[in-house]
Amino acid sequence: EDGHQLWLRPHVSVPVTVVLPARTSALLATARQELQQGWQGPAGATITLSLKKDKAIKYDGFRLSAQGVQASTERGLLYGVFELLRRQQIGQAPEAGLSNPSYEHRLLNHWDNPDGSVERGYAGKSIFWRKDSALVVTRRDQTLWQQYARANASVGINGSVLNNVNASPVILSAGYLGRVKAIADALRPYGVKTYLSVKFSSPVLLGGLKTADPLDPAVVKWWQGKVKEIYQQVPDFGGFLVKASSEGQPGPQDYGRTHADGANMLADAVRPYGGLVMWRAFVYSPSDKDRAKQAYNEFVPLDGKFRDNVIIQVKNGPVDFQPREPFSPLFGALKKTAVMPEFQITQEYLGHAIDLAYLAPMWEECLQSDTYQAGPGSTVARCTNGSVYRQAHSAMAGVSNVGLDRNWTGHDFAQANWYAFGRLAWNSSAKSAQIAEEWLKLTFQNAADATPAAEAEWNAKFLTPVAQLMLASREAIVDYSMPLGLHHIMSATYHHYGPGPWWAPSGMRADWTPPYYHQAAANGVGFDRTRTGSDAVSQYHEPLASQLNDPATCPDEYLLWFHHLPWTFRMKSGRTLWDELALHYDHGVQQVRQFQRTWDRAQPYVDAERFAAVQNKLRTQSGNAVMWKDACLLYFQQFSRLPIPAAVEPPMHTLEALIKYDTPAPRPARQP
Ligand code: BDP
Repeated sequence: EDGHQLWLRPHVSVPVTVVLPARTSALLATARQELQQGWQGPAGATITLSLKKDKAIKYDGFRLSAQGVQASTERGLLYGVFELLRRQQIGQAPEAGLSNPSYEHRLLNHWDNPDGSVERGYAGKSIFWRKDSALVVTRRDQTLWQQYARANASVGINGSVLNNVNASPVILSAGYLGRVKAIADALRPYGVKTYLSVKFSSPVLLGGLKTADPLDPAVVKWWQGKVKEIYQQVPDFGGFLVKASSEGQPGPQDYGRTHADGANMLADAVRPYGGLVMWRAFVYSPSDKDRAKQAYNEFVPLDGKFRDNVIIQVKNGPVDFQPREPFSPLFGALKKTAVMPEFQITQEYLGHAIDLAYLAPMWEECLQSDTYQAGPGSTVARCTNGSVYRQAHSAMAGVSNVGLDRNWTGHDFAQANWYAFGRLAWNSSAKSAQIAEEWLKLTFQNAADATPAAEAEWNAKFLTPVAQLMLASREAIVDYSMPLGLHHIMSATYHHYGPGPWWAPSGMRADWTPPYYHQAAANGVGFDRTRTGSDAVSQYHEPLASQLNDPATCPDEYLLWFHHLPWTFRMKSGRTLWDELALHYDHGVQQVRQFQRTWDRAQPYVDAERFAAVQNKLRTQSGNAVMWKDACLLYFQQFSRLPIPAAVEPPMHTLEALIKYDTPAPRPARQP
C-alpha cells in the first residue's frame, strides 16, 4: 500500500438502499455514493437521509438513528454518512444520537504558492498550483482535488484556504481566479468551501493604484470590484485570510491605520455575499523586548472595533508553533471580537516529514488550557467556540501538511495529524487517544484482522503499542529538542530542522535568533517573563498569572519559558535544573529508540511498503535526536560548566562538528 487512500481504504461493500430528500444536488449525490460504496451494515438495509429543521442541531450537525441520518444542512447529511461508515468500519455500535460541531468553520490553510512550491511543505509540491501551464486544469488535477475534498469531508473539514498567507497578488488576477473556480467546483460536492489569502497591497501591485490605504475610497472600490469578480466565479466563496503588517508583509499600519481599519474594509467588501475575513494576529516587531507579548498588546486595545464577520486568527502559542508553548493569552483576552485558534499541522518545528509526531496531544493541551477569562473552566476551546462569549462566527484553522507526494503528507503517520485536526475541530473535547485508535484502525486494519480471534491479536500486538507510540511521540520531540519550556532554539537557518542554539550571525534581528529565547549564560538559562522580567505573565488571568510567575508553582513544561534560573536551581524532582535538563534530552533519545523497537515488532501487521517507509524514517529520526541532545547539552555546558550526569548517554558528537554541520549562509530577507 502506498498510503494514497489515507483512512478511506476501500472495502467490499454490502448492498444498501438510500432514500434521499426530494431535491437533487451534487452534495446529496456524494452522500448517496459514499453510502453505496462503503456500507458494511445489514445487507439490503434502507437508509434515509432527511433534511429537517431541528433546534438541537447546530451548524452542520446531524442525528443518527437506525433509520438513517437527519440534519438541517446537506453538509450535515454527508457528515452523518461518514460517521455511520466510520463506526461500521472500526466495529463501533452505530450509536444513535446527536453530533454537533464545536466550530462553525473548520479550515485548512494551505501555504501554497502560485509557482507550485509550498512554504514549510514537506510532502512535495502543491496540489493546487503548478509552475508550468499553471492555469490549465487537467483531469488529474480534478481527480486529486476530489480525493482531497473527500478526505476533508470525511472528518468534517468544510473550508480550504488555497494559497500561502505570504500571499502573491497574482492569485487575484483573472487567470488565477479561473483556476480557483475550477478548484471550488471540485471541492463543492464534498461541502468544502474555498477561501483565499490576500496580500494587503494588491490594489497597488495588481490594480495599479498609488496606495492600499484601507480608508482611501479608490482602494475600497478596488476591493469591492475584486470581490464581485470572485463571487461571479465562485458564488459560495468563503472569504479572505490576511497576514498583514507581519514579517515584512504590507498592511494597514503602512498607512498609519490599525488592524481594525484594514480588516473592516475587507469585511465590508465581502459582507453582501456572506463572506468572512480571518485576520491573523501573528504580528511582532524587532524593536520590542519580548516577542511573546506583542500580539496581545496590539489586539487587546482593538477589542470591539472589528466587524462581526471578522475573526482574529491566533496561533496556539504566543511565539510561533514551537514544540511546546503555553497558550496565547489572546484567547482569554478578547471579549467582543471572535477569536479562532490556528494550529500547524505541517511539522515545521516538529521534525518535518522525517520525525514521527502525532500532534493531537499538543492541540488538546492547548484547547483544554484554562484561560480563566470568565472564571475557572474558561478553556481555550470554550473561549473560541462561542461558549464563553457569544461570537457571530467560530472557526478553527490548521496549516495543512498536504502535498503531491503519493501518500499526501510525506510521512505515513503525518496523515494522522490531518485526520486528528478535523476530528478536534468537530469536537474540541475529543481525546487524542481515541482519535489515534480510530485512525490506526481505519488506516492499517484489514478485513482479515477483523475476525474475533485475529482482532484480539491485532489489538494487542499492533493497536495498543502503536497507539502508545503515537501518544508519546510529541513529548519525545519536546524532550530531545526543547524541554522544560525552552523554545525557538532550532536551527534558525531557513529549514528549521535540527538544533541551532548557537545561531546568531552578526546583523541578524535578535528575535530571529535562538540566544534571544534561551538566554543561556553563566548565571542560568531561560527567558524571564515574570513580573520583574518582561511581565508577559500579566497577560494571563489569575490565578494562572501568579502560578506561572513563581518558579515553585510554574509547571516544569513551561519553566524556562517564564523564568531565567540558575543551572543549580532545585527542581520539583529534587534534581538540579542542569541534571533535569540533561535527563530530558536523554529520555527523548531513548524514547525514539523505543519507538523503533515497537515498530519493528509491528511488522507482521503492516504491509511491506508502509512498514519500510516508517522504519526508515524512524532510523533517521533516531540519529537526529542524538544530534539534538548532543548539540544542546554541549552548547549549554559551556555556560553551566557542570558535568553531564552519569545516567545520561555521553555525547557522540563534538559541538564544533555539529555547528559546522549547520552553517549554510543565512537568508536575511526572509524569516529564518
Ligand atoms: C513561521 C514560518 C513562516 C510563516 C510564518 C507565518 O516560519 O514560514 O510565514 O510562520 O505563520 O513559523 O506567517
